[in-house]
Amino acid sequence: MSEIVLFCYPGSPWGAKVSTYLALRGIEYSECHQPMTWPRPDLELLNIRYRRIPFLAIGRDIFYDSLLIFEKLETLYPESALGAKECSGRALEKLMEKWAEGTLLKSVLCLLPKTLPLLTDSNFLKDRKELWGMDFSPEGLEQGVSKSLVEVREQFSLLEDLLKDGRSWLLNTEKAGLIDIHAAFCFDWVMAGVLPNEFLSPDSYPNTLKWLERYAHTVAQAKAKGPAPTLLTGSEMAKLILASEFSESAGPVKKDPTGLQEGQTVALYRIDDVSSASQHRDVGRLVTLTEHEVALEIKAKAADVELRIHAPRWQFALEAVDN
Ligand SMILES: N[C@@H](CCC(=O)N[C@@H](CS)C(=O)NCC(=O)O)C(=O)O
Repeated sequence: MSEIVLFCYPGSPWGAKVSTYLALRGIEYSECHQPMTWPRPDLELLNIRYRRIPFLAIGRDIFYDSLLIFEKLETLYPESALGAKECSGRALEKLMEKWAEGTLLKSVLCLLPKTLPLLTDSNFLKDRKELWGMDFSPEGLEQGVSKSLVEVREQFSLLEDLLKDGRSWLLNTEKAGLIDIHAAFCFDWVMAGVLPNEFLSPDSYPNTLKWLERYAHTVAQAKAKGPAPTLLTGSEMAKLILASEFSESAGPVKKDPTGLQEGQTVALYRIDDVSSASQHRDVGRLVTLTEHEVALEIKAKAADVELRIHAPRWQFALEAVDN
């Protein structure tokens, strides 16, 4: 099995989502910590323009977006996978994943503790304004707090309904499943700074609050029990990845609504922020195109070595580029 390297930084909710999954699975991996803001010089070594965190290398294959990362890890390590076994559970799991990104995360952002030092760091504020078009200063976030609480209350009601029959985990599994990670990670990121709160009280949401406590406890236990990830510097990471094999074969390139063809030079970028379309485009040779995944071959900068970058089709655009 190829080495796994997670690109993340402490404090990233999405990075924590993936490290939580790896800890619950007991999968060994390394971490290469990146600055919280752009530029990220380590990525130059690989010739990667992708702006978001996390992404994961398995050998010379680089997977963008936790959505695809989980799909790959569930397939590569099928024994005691955390994903739902039945179709209806899997569908609910996917809906929960997208609900968390499209709805929950936006609701909880303004609940971040306003005393966090980075919220007064002018470099961070400028960077996030350019990426999201949003004001992350304590005053900017404060304006959204009441709306956030109204929304989180609604979301807690939905979770309370799911948990009302006394189950420990959302799909009534014995252990926390992937769906629990999807639904809990945003709340887990901010709740310590929010609770106790009269609008999110144990009287109104007893099962949801217990479930969140259970989640935090389970994750802390798993992280304490397993080996801590090895921390790699940028040059150690590049040396390791560039000397690895591909972890899977390329292809197929299926007939696709974009009309793109195998071997064509294409640009890949995210469509859910303000600056990726213009500033964070990866350009390479199209080698895989299916309903769920795209992969491009690019050449690393640190050595004459090809890498494959993979992304889900959700929230990413692809377009032909003239050679
Ligand atoms: N859908 C993406 C979302 C990733 C995301 O938005 N991550 C945040 C950090 S937690 C980010 O990249 N922010 C800008 C940055 O760190 O450069 C995933 O699941 O990986």
